[in-house]
Amino acid sequence: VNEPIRDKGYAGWLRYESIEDEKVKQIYSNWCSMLSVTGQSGCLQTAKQELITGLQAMLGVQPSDWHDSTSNHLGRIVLGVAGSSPLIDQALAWSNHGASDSDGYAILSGTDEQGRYLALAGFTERGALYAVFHFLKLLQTRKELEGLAIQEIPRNGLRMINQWDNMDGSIERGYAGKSIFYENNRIVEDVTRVRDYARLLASVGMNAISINNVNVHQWETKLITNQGLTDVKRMAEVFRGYGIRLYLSINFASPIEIGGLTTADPLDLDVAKWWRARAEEIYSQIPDFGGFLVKADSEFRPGPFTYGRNHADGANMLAEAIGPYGGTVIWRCFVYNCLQDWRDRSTDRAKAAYDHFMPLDGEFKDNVILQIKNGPMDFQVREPVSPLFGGLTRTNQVLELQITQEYTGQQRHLCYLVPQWKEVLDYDTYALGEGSSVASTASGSLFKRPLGGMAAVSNIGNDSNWTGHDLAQANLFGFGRLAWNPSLSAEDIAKEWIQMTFSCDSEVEATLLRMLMDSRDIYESYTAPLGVGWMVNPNHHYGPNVDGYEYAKWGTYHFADCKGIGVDRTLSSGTGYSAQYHSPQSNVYESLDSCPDELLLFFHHVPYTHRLKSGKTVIQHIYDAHFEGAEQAEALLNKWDLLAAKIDTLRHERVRYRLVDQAEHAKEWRDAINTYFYRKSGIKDEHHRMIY
Ligand code: GCV
Repeated sequence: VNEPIRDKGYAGWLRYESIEDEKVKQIYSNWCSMLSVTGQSGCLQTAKQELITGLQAMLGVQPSDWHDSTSNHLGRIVLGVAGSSPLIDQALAWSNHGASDSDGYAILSGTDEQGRYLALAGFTERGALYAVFHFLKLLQTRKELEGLAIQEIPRNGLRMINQWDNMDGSIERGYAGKSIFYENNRIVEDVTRVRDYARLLASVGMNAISINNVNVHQWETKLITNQGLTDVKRMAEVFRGYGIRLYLSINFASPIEIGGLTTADPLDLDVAKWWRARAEEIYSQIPDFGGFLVKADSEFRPGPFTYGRNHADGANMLAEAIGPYGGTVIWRCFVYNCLQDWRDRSTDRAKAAYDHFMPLDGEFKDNVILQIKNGPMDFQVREPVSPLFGGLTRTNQVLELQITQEYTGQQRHLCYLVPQWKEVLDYDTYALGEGSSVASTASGSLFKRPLGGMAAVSNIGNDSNWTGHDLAQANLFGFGRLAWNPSLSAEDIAKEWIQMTFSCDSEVEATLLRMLMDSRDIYESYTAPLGVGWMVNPNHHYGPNVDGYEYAKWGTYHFADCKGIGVDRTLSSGTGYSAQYHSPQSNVYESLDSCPDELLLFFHHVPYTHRLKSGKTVIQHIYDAHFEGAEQAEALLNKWDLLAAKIDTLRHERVRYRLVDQAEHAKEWRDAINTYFYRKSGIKDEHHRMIY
């Protein structure tokens, strides 16, 4: 039972290692001798507890209670929400525009007539909790406490985690053990692990979670029954303590499956009434319930299409049921024909989401959010950005990312995903001219939408270090940081994470930073040349299989033959997908001359001898990338080995084991892909390396 606690990976980035340097410890202790907290309820108590835990662990002392009469010259921390004390209000005085209804906070330090003070001030209790976590981070990363004037407002209202956990304890696309939420078709009794997870999430500013898989099966459908809700309520309480609202994925056919009705038609009055009654019951048990996450008419899940209705009909009916209680419907746009005939070259899966949802722009209620995957296909290591961003202008939207590494090495390969997410967030949609980034459409700021944000599929399970690969924790951390502030750089996020999770040692930081920052390019180079994607084994999606999906029904093809490779998605001669973007992006992709190399095969079918902007031919690029990628994978292991003396044995060996595995597996990728294309093209490697 105590095993996870002995594992340094269990604490994640909240390790709060005791500060060894006595001088530093003394300086920090001088600021933190006393504590004053005004207010008792909810997150504020959590904030106080977290603060005491963190200080005790790092400084070895607990602050004593401070009262007005306490003698001065001792540093005091004042923790509270707007209106609770003059010092707190002074800390929050910088903002006068709407920050009071956000989760923002401030940290202010200085000296007044009563001595040194450190104000940890939230506009809300949740904000106060974030201020505490931020403050503890300052200590973890050895920052100066004198003259602090930190002001933070989250850029995204919704900062959400999606669990793909099933009640039998399995996790769809989970690579780190079993579910921490469910066992034997029940919600777990012991919530310790769930609470520790909530801490990790709150520490990076996340404020929402859906706790069951979007593919809602038989048992999970019953979570919204009266009986199911008694258990869900316990989960909601755990998350509430950390300022996180709980959502459920629902089955659109629930009225039939658990309601005794004969239809789930969203325009049927009895169906709407049934959902209203469910909503009433849910909110009577969980007054701050977040709402429903819905995967409908997608990959065999039921939805409004069965009744000849559209997605707005479905989403709006649910939105009416939970709207009166402040609930939100998050409706996924991952809708496409998964029974495609591979012989049919006119249907293009990449076009599907846009084709389904653009005609409905403006028809969704204000408490509906469309959740859009970053790319038009499905979380490949390289895809263009979904054209729904910048396309939809009158609809709330949320950007969906995948932290769990389904197509990016399944937490056996190292792949720090933050650089990929940054590319997506920074991408210019040109919806309102230059400067219309995805970050601004998703947050709602570009089109002044009432709701918006970011959501991501979690990568955790009950492994003692949460994520299997210890370095995959950086992706969970990084998602939270980016959801709070998409302008942060991938490097800065990585540095913070390394210092908090491993150490402030400069060699550890420099080496690990390079490993993380290079890892996505390395993974891409030996698995998915030039934006082609999908060359994986079907179903489990691990390991190379160039033709694994080539003659399948899923709409994911590369069309390689003896002359060339790639999917023609141009308007002039292909599927016309490129026209779903605003100009100039549509023109950039349409033309072979301007299409970026890394997306070439996503947009064009070209001969193997086509010359890239890099000067290489496509075939030579494929060979080079795979040879070099496999070498670089091996180099990751060598770099990690240099840190052996500076990282605890358990974590070092656990990562090492995975890096060995990755280096071997990268060779398999290299050889499978190079051989395939050598046999198809008959063109030799210019450098005469071994191709089988
Ligand atoms: C939850 C991909 C995955 C599925 C996943 C689906 C989705 O197809 O392979 O496991 O289902 O995406 O996002 O709904």
